[in-house]
Amino acid sequence: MIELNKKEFKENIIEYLKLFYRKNIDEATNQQLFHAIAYSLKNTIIEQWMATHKTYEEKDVKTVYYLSMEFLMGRALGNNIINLKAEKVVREVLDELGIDLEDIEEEETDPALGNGGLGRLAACFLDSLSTLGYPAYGCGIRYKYGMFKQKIIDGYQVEVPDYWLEEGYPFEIKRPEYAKEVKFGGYVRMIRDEQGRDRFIQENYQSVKAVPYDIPIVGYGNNIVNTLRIWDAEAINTFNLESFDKGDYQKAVEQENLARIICEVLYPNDNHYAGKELRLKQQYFFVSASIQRAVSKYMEKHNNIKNLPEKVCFQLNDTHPTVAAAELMRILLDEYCLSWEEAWEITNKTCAYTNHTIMSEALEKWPIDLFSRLLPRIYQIVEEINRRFVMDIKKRYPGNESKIEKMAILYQGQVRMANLAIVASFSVNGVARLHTEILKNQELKDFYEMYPERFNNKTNGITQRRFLLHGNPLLADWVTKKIGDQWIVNLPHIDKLTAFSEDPISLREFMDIKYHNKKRLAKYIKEHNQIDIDTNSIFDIQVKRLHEYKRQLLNILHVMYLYNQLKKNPNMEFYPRTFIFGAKASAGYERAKSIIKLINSVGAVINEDTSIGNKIKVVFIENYRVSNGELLFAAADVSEQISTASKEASGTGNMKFMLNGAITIGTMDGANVEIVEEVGLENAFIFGLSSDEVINYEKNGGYNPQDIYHNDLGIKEVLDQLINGFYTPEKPNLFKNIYDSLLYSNGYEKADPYFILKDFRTYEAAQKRVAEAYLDKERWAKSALLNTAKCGKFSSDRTIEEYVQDIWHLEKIEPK
Ligand code: GL4
Repeated sequence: MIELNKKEFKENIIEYLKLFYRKNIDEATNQQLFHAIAYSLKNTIIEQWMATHKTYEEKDVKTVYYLSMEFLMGRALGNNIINLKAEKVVREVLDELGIDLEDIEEEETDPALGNGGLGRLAACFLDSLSTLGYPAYGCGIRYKYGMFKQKIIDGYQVEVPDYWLEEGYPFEIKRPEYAKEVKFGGYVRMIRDEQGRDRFIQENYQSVKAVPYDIPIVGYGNNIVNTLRIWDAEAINTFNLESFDKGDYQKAVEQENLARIICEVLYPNDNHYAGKELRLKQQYFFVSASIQRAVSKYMEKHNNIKNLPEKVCFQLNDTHPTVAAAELMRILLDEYCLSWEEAWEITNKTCAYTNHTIMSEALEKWPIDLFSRLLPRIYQIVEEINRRFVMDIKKRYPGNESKIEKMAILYQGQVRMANLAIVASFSVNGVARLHTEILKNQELKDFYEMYPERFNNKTNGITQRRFLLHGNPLLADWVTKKIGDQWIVNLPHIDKLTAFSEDPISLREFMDIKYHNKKRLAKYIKEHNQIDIDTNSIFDIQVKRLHEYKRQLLNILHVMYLYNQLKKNPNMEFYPRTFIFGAKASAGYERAKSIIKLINSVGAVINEDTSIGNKIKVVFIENYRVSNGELLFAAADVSEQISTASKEASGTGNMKFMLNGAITIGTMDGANVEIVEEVGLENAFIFGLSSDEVINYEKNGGYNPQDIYHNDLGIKEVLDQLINGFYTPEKPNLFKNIYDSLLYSNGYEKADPYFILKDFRTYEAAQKRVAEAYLDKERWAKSALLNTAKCGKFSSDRTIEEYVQDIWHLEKIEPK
């Protein structure tokens, strides 16, 4: 075990402060201290990192490359301290130096190289891979600007660039020795080589130099450190002077520009694809570099490329990195001169695809003209994959044109990336049981029929190291005191807490901790929102990306409804409730932005209305992200997971809340189904249409929300407040777009496409049950505790073990 040495750690902090900033401890700013501490910690990490890679080489291990456009890592310092099991030493040293660790952690900007669940899942997976001792690389992009910072100004979202690298990122290491050239555009020329073989050469292309930066992923207490490798682009000019035509000034400038823009910014869309050319460039850029490097690394140790699948697996995180399959084919065909059949077999044994959404607007489809212009050789290969696949379809379903229509990769001028991903992969998985069933029986039915053996489920999970051990230290300590610390690496152990679910003292302790966490959040809200909230009220929290299918609108409409009730009847039985929201809307998603404004407008009115005796407060947390997320999960009583059934592939926020003892109010969607299965229906508040019902309505042209509007006065009153200026007298029309979307269809959408009015009354009834249940303090405490206790299944450690067993087949490296 390579451990953090207390004496060295302390000396290094002092040393680095001098070296970097010419400062003594008492002169340094917290930001400077953060860097000095992070670098000092990195000393130990580096030792473990080098030792890990030495072991991997000696054992000639198989490695998974998790290819992902997004890694939503969150802050590293606190997590690294925890995973190094160095908290005690670090705290002792910082105490001696008069430094507060929490203050220092606050200095780190979250690396937010992801949008939401999909990117955060990738980060949880890396944590689990290291902790379980599996050889892995995360491969992604070193965006200069990650997810934008959200400011709320006058109730509106304003996006501010997130220049996360401004102060430098202490944990990364640039690895110029592994740079790769990535080529775009030009044309393909066929030549006959000396052996008489046809070769395909890309000419007159533009290229960039992909330069990797490595970030260590520290396993929990096991000496294993894997790597997140994110690629940056540099201009090629000085890279390959030999092949560079110095006379071509125009091209040189263009290449420079390409290098400058390619990694500039993360597209801020979640569950939505914008179809921008630059996005395709980003995809090919990081995929090509990652695959080229993986193949070179393999060939450094092995002499037969044909055995690549024995040592390498590429996991495609959604369709975003799907060009990987064609890029691997290119390398095998053009650089290793394999036959098509040989290359295809290798590719098909090496690539595996995860589907993360059935939202149709998220399906990536590239216009063929764009795709073939940007990636001419890759396009040729995709054409040939498609030609052969269509032949297979015809053989299997003679004369059935509709199969080709649905399954072909190239169709009506577009490259359909999901189809390519499925055809090229040996494994296709969904991310929760219900989601996988929908894929098999609806969305990807034809593919399932053709390749049933490829389809499998991997229900998502989260890392308990970040979301309990780091995020909720009070509860983490309490759990350890009760049942020992096994849960940290083996979450199912947490089920042992069940034994305390009838013990009044334990229940009181559990709720005391919740109370402390609520106070911690209340303090944050006071500081950031200048709102006083009642720490005895029910903390009802919905934090996630803003999307219509997630139905933040249902939540806020219900708040408006409650407020109307209270106004009419101020003495009604009403337990105080604090409704907390946090959500970023994609910059171009107007309706989502209107919903944010609505939440804030409703809050502004209700929070100021003393006539309701502070019984309802509405809080919008600005700039929801991983770091403040940790505070929110720990403090929640109620977890809002209210997506339209069938739309949320899994959800992972639901698991983070559950782990921290919040009770779910939710639909039978995504992983909620499995959460309820674990914790029991009596320990959740379930409502709404089932996914079958939703899918049925959709097949039959939707439903008529007008009936509900005209027959339900409570709902009508709320909807009318969207257009009568009740919340925004100065702009009565502000929410007309929302009102219209609920009641009228337009050219693109049905009326109320997410069934908000349809589910309103069952949601309202479920919320009533929440309010009633909270009155029975002991019963509530028991339910909350059981949520924590029954969370064992939802560790990303379990998910990763399943990927390893069924898909990756990696060897576990035992700690030294
Ligand atoms: C998502 C799903 O929307 C979400 O339900 C799921 O938990 C997550 C990880 O599998 O992937 N798909 C996309 S796109 N963004 C997501 O967050």
